[in-house]
Amino acid sequence: MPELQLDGLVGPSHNYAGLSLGNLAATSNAGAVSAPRAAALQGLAKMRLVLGLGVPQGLLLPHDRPNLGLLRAMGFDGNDRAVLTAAHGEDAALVAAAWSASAMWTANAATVSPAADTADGRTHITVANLATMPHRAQEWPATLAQLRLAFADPRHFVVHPPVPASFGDEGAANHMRLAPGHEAPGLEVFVYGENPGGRFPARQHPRASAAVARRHGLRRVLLAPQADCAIEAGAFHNDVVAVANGPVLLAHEQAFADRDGLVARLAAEVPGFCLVEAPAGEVSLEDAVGSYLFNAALLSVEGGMALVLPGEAQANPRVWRWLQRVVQDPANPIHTLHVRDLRESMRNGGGPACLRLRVQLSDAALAAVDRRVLLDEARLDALERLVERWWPERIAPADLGNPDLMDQCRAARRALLDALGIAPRELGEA
Ligand code: SUG
Repeated sequence: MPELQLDGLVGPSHNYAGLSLGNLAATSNAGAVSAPRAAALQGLAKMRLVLGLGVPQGLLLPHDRPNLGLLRAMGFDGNDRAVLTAAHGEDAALVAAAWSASAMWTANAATVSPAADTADGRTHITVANLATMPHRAQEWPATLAQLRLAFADPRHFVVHPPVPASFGDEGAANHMRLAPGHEAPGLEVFVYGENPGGRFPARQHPRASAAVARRHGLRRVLLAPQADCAIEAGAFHNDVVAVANGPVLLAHEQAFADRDGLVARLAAEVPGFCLVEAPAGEVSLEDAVGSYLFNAALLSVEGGMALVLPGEAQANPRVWRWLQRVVQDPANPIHTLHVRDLRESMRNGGGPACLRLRVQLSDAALAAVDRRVLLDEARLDALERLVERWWPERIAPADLGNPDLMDQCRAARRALLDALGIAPRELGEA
């Protein structure tokens, strides 16, 4: 059974605004000059790698930014240029949120339960409300529209609106599925945060996780709390410290509040369960968060599994040494490490796993996905040329008040929609 990877194409407005408290990379790079063109090309190179590994690869589109609708709802009026200029003069932080390209991290787009796990035998998808961070809470309507376009066939798919915003939901970044293989019924693990009195917010509310599991009609579910120390160390999503694929859980020893209880349940309930764990004495939480080693894309490929890692994981000697041991150990199926430069996304706290939403599908369901979101080599070539032509080379914080940049970003996105043959009205846009 194939597992479609839907990566977010990095949008033309990618910038470093330091909007995410608890995301150490994002807050420490606040105010830096970004390189949207390079960022999108880095993402496309990763998609090309995954496609080359024999894994189906698609994309989700950047959202329309800056989000003038948000600024108008906040009381700014006049024509678009006037709205941007006035808002920037008064509340630059609000304007930065309106420009955010954070929809690129599609692990936060939705939670996906494959047909093998659900009561009605269809793939269920709940779009994430992303309610905890204002710059991310604006994403779900455009994401919902795209998911409804991509997964329109009701014989195979059910796309749900978000759970109520009173309960923060950050989608697949806090969701792991363990099963002997993609096609077998699995145990879905929803990881939530608590962190009472901590410096950093927990973003995934357990009620949101339970609601998603209920809506999807899941038969086998486990709710597991994240370790508060992981959140405090900068693991704002569980996928910063753990990743699962098939029967394999690759995780940091301190990722979960009740590590022993979780491991015991998985060992009892998942046939062939295989734990690949980094001991804190060898790889600290700080190493894990700084290198994003667990934010690897763990993929089923010919002969076993491969990890797609960011360059930062290779640059940390303790992390790299541990990874070498993992691939040499015949007790787990991970046999290859692929390292890619994703520096632009990484500097906002987004590694290889953040950039992709996984959708496990039967061949028939894959054939029912809207072809326009699927990639092949020729389409990747065309997208690279398009990005080189239209995406801004650099964005500095002061540029966010510049209406010309707004025009450029809108033109870039229009060119992308044209190239893919998607009309704005299909996404509910004027
Ligand atoms: O929500 N960064 C994102 C990174 C999301 C990573 N996703 C996963 N771990 N799955 C976030 O914190 C930073 C944007 C800024 O500050 O400009 C940002 O939104």
